[in-house]
Amino acid sequence: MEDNRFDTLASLDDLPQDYRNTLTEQNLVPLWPSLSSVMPAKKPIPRTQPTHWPYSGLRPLLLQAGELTPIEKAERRVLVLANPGHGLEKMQASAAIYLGMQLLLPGEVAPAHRHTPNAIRVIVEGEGAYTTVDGEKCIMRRGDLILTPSGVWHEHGHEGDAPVMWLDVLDLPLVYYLEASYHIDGNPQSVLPSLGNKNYARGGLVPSPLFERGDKPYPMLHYPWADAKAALLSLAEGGPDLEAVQMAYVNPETGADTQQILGYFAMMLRPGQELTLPTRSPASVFHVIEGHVELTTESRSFAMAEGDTSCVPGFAATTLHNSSPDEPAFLFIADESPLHRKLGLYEVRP
Ligand code: GTQ
Repeated sequence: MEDNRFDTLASLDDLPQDYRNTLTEQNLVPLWPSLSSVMPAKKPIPRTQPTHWPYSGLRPLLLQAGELTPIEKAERRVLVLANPGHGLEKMQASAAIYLGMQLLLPGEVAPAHRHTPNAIRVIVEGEGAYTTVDGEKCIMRRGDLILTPSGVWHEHGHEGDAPVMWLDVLDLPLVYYLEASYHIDGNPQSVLPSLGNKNYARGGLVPSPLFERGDKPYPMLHYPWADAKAALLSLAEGGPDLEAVQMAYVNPETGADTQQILGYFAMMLRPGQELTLPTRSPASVFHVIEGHVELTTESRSFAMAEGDTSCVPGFAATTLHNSSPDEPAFLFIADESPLHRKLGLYEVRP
């Protein structure tokens, strides 16, 4: 049997022009010339290219956007981290992932809205800003993860005195592709006296008043970095033989992924550690919270500093290296694994 029969199929040029014109007039297309591009042999040919967005390049341009465009004229003042493999105008990091770096200046407000795409933010720089999600005022601190799930009201404000920047991760490309993306404008939310993540601050314990359990789909909205870092450090300490020191951000009521489409993780690389990741079908995003990480994938290598973000397509062999001999490095990771698992497409290659 041939290794790849699709490669030997007839091309469009093998068909007479008048035949092709008649097909076009009737909105018809021959499959065989395109079969090997829509179903390539053995693994996908991703549009997603390994891409690195250094914070040192992005930061001054985002601050410049703060001078050029008042918040009232921006609604959300964001520079989109666009993957050239998809075409920059598509505003995609990967097939399903959108990344944006957002700036809020002291005193500014990004008004309330809700939308069908799910969003999260990871705080990169600055103090004193907050996001109010579903009435819960989440004070942003560096490295914190804050969820703004599909359909949930959210607005941002800033009570500090220096610019605040954070990374937005949305499943916008997928929701847009599904023709399901829209937003609704809202009024400022009243802040509720909610205990929020404090209800779930201790692993293994969830609120259970009168023997009932909560049924909110998004019971925890704010995952402080201080807790994630402490959890990673204790995992590393308790498991010196553990190959990968990694935590998944989960819904504390169910243990499932925090959101339906994208998954979120925190990882620690020990001093000097080199870690080869499993080769998996979903695309992934890596963002350095602390330290330096060298990311190597498909013969590309990115020296990543704090605040840097990079993206790797699915099925790419990827290695992470913390070159510091004495400091751990910490990463935030977003991927498309919940989506792939739900669709029965999730694969790990040996
Ligand atoms: O902060 O609500 O990067 O609605 C893109 C769309 C951020 C937000 C983005 C959004 C937001």
